[in-house]
Amino acid sequence: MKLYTFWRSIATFRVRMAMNMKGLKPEVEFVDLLKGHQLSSDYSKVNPQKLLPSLVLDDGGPPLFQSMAIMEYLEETHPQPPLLPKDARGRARVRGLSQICVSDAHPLSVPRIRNYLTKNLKLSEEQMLEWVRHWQKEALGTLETLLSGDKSTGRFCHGDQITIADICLVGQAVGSSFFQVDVSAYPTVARIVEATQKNEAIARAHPLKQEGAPAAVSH
Ligand SMILES: N[C@@H](CCC(=O)N[C@@H](CS)C(=O)NCC(=O)O)C(=O)O
Repeated sequence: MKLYTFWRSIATFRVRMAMNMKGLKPEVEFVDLLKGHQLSSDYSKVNPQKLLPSLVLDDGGPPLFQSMAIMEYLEETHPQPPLLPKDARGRARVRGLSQICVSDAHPLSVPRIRNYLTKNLKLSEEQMLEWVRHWQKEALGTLETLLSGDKSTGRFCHGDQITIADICLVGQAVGSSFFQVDVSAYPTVARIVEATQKNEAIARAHPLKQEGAPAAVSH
């Protein structure tokens, strides 16, 4: 398998965590998002949406796209350790928590949106950051309410096993921290993120541990 990746990509971080959990070691190819290499004609042939991640399978067919779809594919083809609960209600909860991060919060902070706000709509850097932080805090607040108010929450988002919801929550928290959003203001979220990051496979996938990453990120 070949994963198109970049240290800063939170969506790719999610896939990296899932692959590490399942003991999969893909070949990697770097696409520098900060230099706009996702927009190159070469990469748009791999992923017409011009986004990371993309995962090329060993069967040589068209690459997989969208981190949730890729994680679900990995879960179906490499079921151990399971990253989804066995029961339908549990799976719906895990997917719901995941989608708050993946579908609602994260898309509002990605380079193409930030660039559109500053370049096309002429927002200042500060206004753009205010936008990103607002939506990250909205998501974190909702996640805090859902996690703290449900007895299905355990050591992790759903019981005591790491699921795709924890992967998405860690991505959400790390992404928010890149914009100086204080995740400790959401105590259940912060507790679960800390517990999940104690897992070696999760910790190894951290953006700042990837090739080309800086020591810290200001936004
Ligand atoms: N919903 C997509 C999001 C993909 C996405 O937005 N990826 C970002 C990096 S995390 C990207 O490639 N952005 C490039 C850009 O916005 O130009 C997924 O979960 O895979």
